[in-house]
Amino acid sequence: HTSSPSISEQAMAQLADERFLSDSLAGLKQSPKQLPCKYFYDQRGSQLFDQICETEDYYLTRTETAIMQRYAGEMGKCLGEGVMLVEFGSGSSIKTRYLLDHLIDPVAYVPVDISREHLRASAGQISGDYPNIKVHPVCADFTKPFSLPNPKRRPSHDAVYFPGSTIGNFQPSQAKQLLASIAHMCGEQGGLLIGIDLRKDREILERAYNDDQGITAEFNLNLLHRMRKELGATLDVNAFEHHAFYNAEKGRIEIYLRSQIDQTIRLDGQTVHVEAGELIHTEYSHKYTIDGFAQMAADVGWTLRRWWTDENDYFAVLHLVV
Ligand code: AVI
Repeated sequence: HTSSPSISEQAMAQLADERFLSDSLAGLKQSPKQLPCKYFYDQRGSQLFDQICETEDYYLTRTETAIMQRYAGEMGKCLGEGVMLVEFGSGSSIKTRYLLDHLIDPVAYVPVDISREHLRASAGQISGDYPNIKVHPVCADFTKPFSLPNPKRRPSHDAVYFPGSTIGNFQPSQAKQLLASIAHMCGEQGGLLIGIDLRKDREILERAYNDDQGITAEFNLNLLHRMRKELGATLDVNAFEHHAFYNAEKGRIEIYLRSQIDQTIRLDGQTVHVEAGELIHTEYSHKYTIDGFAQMAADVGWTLRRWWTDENDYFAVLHLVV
């Protein structure tokens, strides 16, 4: 049985702040400028993301949810008996419920998320609603090594559930690395159930990242609000606008913050100049084909066993094994 290291929550929060600061400074000094999308998800950002998921324009969530609702029984059987299910980027764990309803004698459910408050709240709700499943939340950045809990009852194997097409927010080389580390983490009998957004018409894709209520714009701009509030940055947030388009050649949505004026950002005693019209890159959202994704996963040891899609082939959930 492992216990967590005795580092206070306050010290953890301070470390997280320092990383946010150093990553932001480093990103703004690059050319072109960039800010990492993982910092979207403070409490406000997580709430905005949940709102995006409910918009008509953002088809991803309801499409994936419908796939889960329809096929969770088959997925539960594929994952097998006595599994420890580890969810990457669990957020509000809404889709997970369909899966939890169909797991066969699971040993534990381990939601992993970077947003501490959000994780605590949703893990609490899950354990209330599923008294027979042991819930062990882990607050971690899943792109960095972290240790899994050691439940008293030994799982027959570990499986990672990675829904939401979050893998799409990584560059293919990083995505591959992440898939490799998941394979390593799960070990021999390991399984992976992963949601990916499929390539489709530009119009549908671009609408999903430019919703007409402007929530995606607010979500993107929240990164700058966070820099002001948490890092004491000086900048004119209102002069920035959301900019998102589909790069068909690369098969990805590209998201930027565009400054409409010349301005100087002050951060930690340093200054960064932003020209009028200049873009700060904040996120990529890669769209895959099932074959393309299976190939990338196969390169790092995964075999595609089964997949499920919706009737429009907008989204897919893939089951892979080591
Ligand atoms: C979390 N991730 C899968 C979302 C996406 O679609 O790439 C993040 C997002 N960015 C803008 N809207 C949603």
